[in-house]
Amino acid sequence: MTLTRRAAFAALALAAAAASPARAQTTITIQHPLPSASHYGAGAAALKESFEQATGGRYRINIQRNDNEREIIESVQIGTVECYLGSTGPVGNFVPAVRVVDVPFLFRDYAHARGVLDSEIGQSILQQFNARGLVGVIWMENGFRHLTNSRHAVNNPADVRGLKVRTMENPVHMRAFSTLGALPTPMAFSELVPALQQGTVDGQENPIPVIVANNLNQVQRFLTLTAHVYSPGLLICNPAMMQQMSAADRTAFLAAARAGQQANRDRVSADEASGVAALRQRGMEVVTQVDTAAFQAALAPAFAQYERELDAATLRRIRAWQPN
Ligand code: EAX
Repeated sequence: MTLTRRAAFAALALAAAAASPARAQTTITIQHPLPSASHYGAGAAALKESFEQATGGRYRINIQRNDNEREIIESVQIGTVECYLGSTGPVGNFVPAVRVVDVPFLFRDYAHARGVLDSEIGQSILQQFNARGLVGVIWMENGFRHLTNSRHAVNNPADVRGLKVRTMENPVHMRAFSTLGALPTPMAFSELVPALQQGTVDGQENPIPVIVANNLNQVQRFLTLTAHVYSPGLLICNPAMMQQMSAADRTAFLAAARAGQQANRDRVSADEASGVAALRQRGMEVVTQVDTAAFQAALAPAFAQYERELDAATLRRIRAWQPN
């Protein structure tokens, strides 16, 4: 191409750029506490792909890792971060109504948990975020939590007695472990691995996907499949962000959140199917036969307190829920 023709093309390109102002692009930051190769990462990536495509690039989703869930929620409340994707762990400290879904042995299985949270029972809890300066957009999923420790195999409730167990900053969970005679030690996820490495705590409890994604087998020898509590996830966003969207973009965002929920749940299901074998291969000793009735019986005093202190009617509705 001759110099004059190249110069002409360059002039045309500059003229075209000047004529059409660069399309404004809004960035939404979503923070979550796990590696990108995790069930939260899968959910965030699916939401990003769906929303960026639906808005033709007018929005960009920026996914960041921050392993302090309480800190992210505080940032979403003041608006320095637009959205949180994480567990209900510390959320009850911001929206007390959420605590009802953190009760041990409340959900029978994944189908029960997903069905209840997607039903009007779960939606009515999300509505209560609005009064707290947050938007509960959609339920996500962390998974059923199991107990790990570095001291000995846990075969029954008595084996939990005396263990220093890291819990989330969640009074409902802390009550359960103190009722079992453990020493619950609440801390943010960011502090967990150093605490396990230094022996500040003996154990912790988390879903298989979290244990696998963070290689907790490197600092924990024993795993017991207690499934003592289902850990819901949440997508929580800043109200101003939602209000500034057009109705069409808000509809697209909610559709993208549903795509994220599906990808998140699919990854939990996949990790549940393969995670225990993977952890055994990495050297963990796994107790699979757990006397759930014995753990439930040992927690009876805690259940009585939950009935008194939490929304007993919602607890009853959740337990009674059946798929239609
Ligand atoms: O949300 O803090 C925890 O144990 C959570 O399960 C983890 O951050 C994933």
